[in-house]
Amino acid sequence: MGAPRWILHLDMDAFFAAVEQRDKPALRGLPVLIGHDGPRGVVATASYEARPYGCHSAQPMSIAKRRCPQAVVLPVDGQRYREVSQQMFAILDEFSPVVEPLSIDEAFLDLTGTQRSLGEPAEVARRLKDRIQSELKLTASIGLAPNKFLAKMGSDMNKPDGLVIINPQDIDRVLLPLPVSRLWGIGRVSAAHLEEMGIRTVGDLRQLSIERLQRYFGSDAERYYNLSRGIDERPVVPDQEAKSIGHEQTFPADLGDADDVRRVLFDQVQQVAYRLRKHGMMAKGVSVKIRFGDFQTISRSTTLHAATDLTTELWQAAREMFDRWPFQPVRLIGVTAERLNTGGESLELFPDPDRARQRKLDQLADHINEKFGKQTIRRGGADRTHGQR
Ligand code: TTP
Ligand code: MG
Repeated sequence: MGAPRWILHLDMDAFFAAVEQRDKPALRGLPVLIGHDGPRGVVATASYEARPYGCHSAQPMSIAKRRCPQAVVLPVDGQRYREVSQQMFAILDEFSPVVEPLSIDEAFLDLTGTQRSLGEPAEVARRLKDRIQSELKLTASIGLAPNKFLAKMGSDMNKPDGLVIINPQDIDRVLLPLPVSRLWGIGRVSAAHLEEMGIRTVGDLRQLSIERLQRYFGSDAERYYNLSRGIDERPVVPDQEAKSIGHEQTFPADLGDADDVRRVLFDQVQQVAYRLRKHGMMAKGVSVKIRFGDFQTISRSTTLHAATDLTTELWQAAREMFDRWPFQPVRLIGVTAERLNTGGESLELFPDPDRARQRKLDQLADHINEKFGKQTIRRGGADRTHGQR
């Protein structure tokens, strides 16, 4: 065992709804539902005022509205939330050199060994909450613990605006009384099975021998053996070391127009390309993931001639893959840059003037976006594909 680690997990509170309430003061204090307000609409999130009525993420909008008829319903403004998310990540980058993004509003930070430069982890966590409050006018919940599993649990324990610190000596007190369903990977079905055998809490689970765990969980036994003891050695993997960088989006209802889907895909390519450039990475592969209606999710990948971080080259690869699918209404689309390296291959012996021009355009866009708020500038390339299929 190495030196004790300090891992921080941060998760914004009612993220989409909080951004709307911040930007539209008339909505503050009111129940707000974010999502498509149609018969097939789904709730992306509910403000904390709407939650006591039983409204929550992933619920059909019709049910949420029945539970809370006075709620204000707003559509998802993805671009706006991504902008705020990028501002949030820019703050996080100042608080640790090792930041692992998990979703639009959530990240792990490794604070191990940053005491000398940044201060005590508990103090850093408080400062981080203050910064998010003063700079973004939003609240975040934080868990601070010796590992990822406990940190993530902590951030969820006192939402909204929570700060839960789990010291090594507190682990058993916090962990043992929790229902087994709180362990990552144990769903409702497994929890019901375990309950039939009298195993309700993490404490009950800890009593089981590794042999019995193997009978219940097969190859996952060791993970549960460890989790029930508060052990989780997974490292925080910063963006720079990510094997891939991707964006995906599920629509509340199928998107029936190929050009609309292409525009979303292009938007995602721009984000991915921006992140590649920010981290000095080049991608040798691109994959596109798609779900048509309720069918299974499928993906296609391609290998590029040369590793790239150019928006236009990534877009060309993604668009070609997308256009090879006979179009049907789309429920989910996503793009991932894969097989990343740190750009050694980018040294071009015979610089291509068109590539050089594209690189200048990308640099200009990144510069402007960074100076005036990320994604101020978007390129109009997606529209050029109109009618090309
Ligand atoms: P979450 O962090 O899961 O939820 P939240 O931030 O709204 O609320 P909490 O305070 O409990 O953290 O998700 C972040 C955002 O992602 C959320 O605001 C909306 C979006 N989202 C969806 O679009 N669909 C979903 O099913 C979920 C869970 C989230
Ligand atoms: Mg959240």
